Parts: sequence; C-alpha cells; structure tokens
Amino acid sequence: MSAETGSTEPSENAAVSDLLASFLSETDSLCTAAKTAIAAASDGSMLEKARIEFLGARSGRLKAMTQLLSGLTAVDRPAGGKQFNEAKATITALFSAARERIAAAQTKDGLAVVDAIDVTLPGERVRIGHVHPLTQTIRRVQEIMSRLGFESVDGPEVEDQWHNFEALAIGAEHPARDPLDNFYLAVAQGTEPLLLRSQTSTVQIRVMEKRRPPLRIVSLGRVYRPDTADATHYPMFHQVEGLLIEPGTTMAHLKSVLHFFASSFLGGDVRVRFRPSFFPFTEPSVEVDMEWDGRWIEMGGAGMVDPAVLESVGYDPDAVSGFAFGLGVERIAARRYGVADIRDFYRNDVRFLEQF
Ligand code: FA5
Repeated sequence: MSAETGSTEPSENAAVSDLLASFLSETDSLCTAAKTAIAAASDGSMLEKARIEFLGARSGRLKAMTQLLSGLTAVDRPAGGKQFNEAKATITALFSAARERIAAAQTKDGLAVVDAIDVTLPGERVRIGHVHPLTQTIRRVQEIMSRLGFESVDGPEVEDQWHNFEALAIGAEHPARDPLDNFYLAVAQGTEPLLLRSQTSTVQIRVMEKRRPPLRIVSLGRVYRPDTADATHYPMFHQVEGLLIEPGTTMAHLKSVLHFFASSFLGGDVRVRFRPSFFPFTEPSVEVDMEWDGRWIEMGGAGMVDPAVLESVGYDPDAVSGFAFGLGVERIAARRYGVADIRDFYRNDVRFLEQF
C-alpha cells in the first residue's frame, strides 16, 4: 500500500486520470462544435437540425457523453460531471438565444412583406353570411304579430300524445294518428308513445294549460310529417301558430287579424278568403287563402277554438271564446320571395341563399 495516497494500485490511478483527461477534452470540442453549428444556423430548420445533433434526447451527442461519463471511476466522475453540466448549460443557453435571434429576423421579414403590399391592387372580396330567408321570415312574422299584441312563445318538438292529439280532440281512432303519417320515436316498452310534433297547435294547449285568458300568442317552429318532398312539401317544415282567447271573439276578428298580417307581410293589397274545412279542434274550421299579385294561394288552416278544447284545459267556454290559425312558413316565404320550389330553402346552395 502506498503511504502517500492510501491506494493499493497506483498504476490504475494514472489510467483513470487519462480517461478523465480524454473526457474533458471531448466535452470541450463538443462545445466548440455546437457553438459553430448554432452560429451558422440562419433559419428555424437549420437550428432544429443542430438541436437534434447536440441536444437530441435519443441520439444527441451530449446524450452519448453521458455514457462516457458513467464509464469514469467514482473518483473522476465529480470533475467530469461538473464539466459536462457546464457544457450542457452553455449549449442550451446558446440555443435559446439563437431561437430568439431567428424569430426576430422573421418578424422583420414579415414587416418587410407588409410594407411591400400594393394598395392599388383590387382587394379580395370578404364573403359575409346573412340570416337564412326562413329565419328572416320567422322574425318578420313575429314582428308583425307583436304589433297586434301577440307574444312569441316556444314549445317542444318532441311531443306526447296528449298535446299533439288528445287535447286537440284528435281521438284514438283518428287517421291523423296513423304511424305512417307521423314520426313516432322508439321508447321503452310500457312508456307513453312520443313523436316529433306534426303541428304547432300543440303549443296552444301547452300555453292554455299554464295561463288564464286573455291570451294572444304566436308560436313559430319546426314540425315533422313523413310527406314526400316536392315543390310545396317537405318532411320537416315550419308553421306559425296564432291563438287569441278573449271574451266576445268572433270569426270577423280572425279574418281582420289575418288580413292585417297578410298585407303587412306581403305588402300592398291582399285579399283573404275563407273556405269551409274541418279540424277537430276548431268549430267552425276554415282553410285560409290569400290573393296577392293576382294569384290565390292556400296559406293554412284556422277556426274558432272548439269549446271542447277550452274545457279540456279548464277554461269556461261560456265565458271566453277564441280563434286559432296555423300557416305554413315555407309557403308564405315562397310566395313573398317568388320562390317556385320550397326545396330550394334546404339545398344550401349559396347562389340561391345570397339573393335574400
Ligand atoms: C294544420 O297543421 C293545423 N294545425 C292548422 C290549424 C291551426 C287549423 C289552428 C286550425 C287552427 P294543415 O295540416 O292544413 O293544418 O297544415 C297547415 C299548413 O302547413 C298548410 O296549409 C301548409 O301551408 C303547411 N304544410 C302542411 N304540410 C306541409 C309540408 N309537408 N311541407 C310544407 N308545408 C306544409
């Protein structure tokens, strides 16, 4: 054993020092190479390439140095580790500085491009969307009816049998309840059938169940029927439902409200005609036609609310009476805008839609 060092193998000590010396010199040259590569990087992709070469987590050159580091003896490792950490910190800091340098240069280039814009060239047209013609129609109807004191209300599109049929005096055997004429929903066995509402008259019932007369409401929304799509039919369409319940209401009030609505909506002179019809929930019932620009068009159904319906929601038919009407929104919009086929409203063809 050597008296000075306490080591049993002095020759091994000399070999370890050599290993450390070679590690330190390799760390130095790695640092120099990284500095050169980073300084030479003139854009983001060159810098990224250099980053992968030196700092890459899997096969970067610094990563390879960690293997050499772990090959040093326990005595040499602190000195080697210190040098390694310093080299890593230096290279990482150089990368951050280079990244900022390149980003700043790009911003400068960007400004140079902006400066180069020729303001005398024609600009690119900005395409701004607008409200769909059916939504425009719905808002217009609501606005016109509000002038007569009709409040806009909503109702659910998934309905139960009571609101879609029974409360409207459409009995269990009525053909309007046929599964082929409605979109019934799949429900758990033993629960009440539900359907997509086939008319907005459901909202009359929902409002009357909650409120007492006098009432003036209008409800616009989607309804669903398995009708084949053609120029005047669509399986999903919109209706506007109007309901007025006040003492002393007559068919004359119904006609004047519809006349006011038609001439405000279509503009100019409009004639309104009633044709006898039948709806289970109105008595008498009529089909409403409107003449505008020399053409008659069927707009919807209407009538005086049947006393049986008033009773079903707890109103006294001797004390109040009222009228209701239901018009097809697509049909009145088509008439207003001169559209020959209501399917055009749903084709989403911008060339058609941008005209409104
Ligand atoms: C009804 O739906 C009644 N609820 C209207 C009513 C309300 C009567 C209040 C009395 C009192 P009808 O099934 O006729 O009625 O439909 C009314 C209007 O909806 C039609 O005149 C038509 O304009 C429109 N319409 C009906 N089916 C379609 C369809 N498949 N596509 C587009 N519009 C339709």
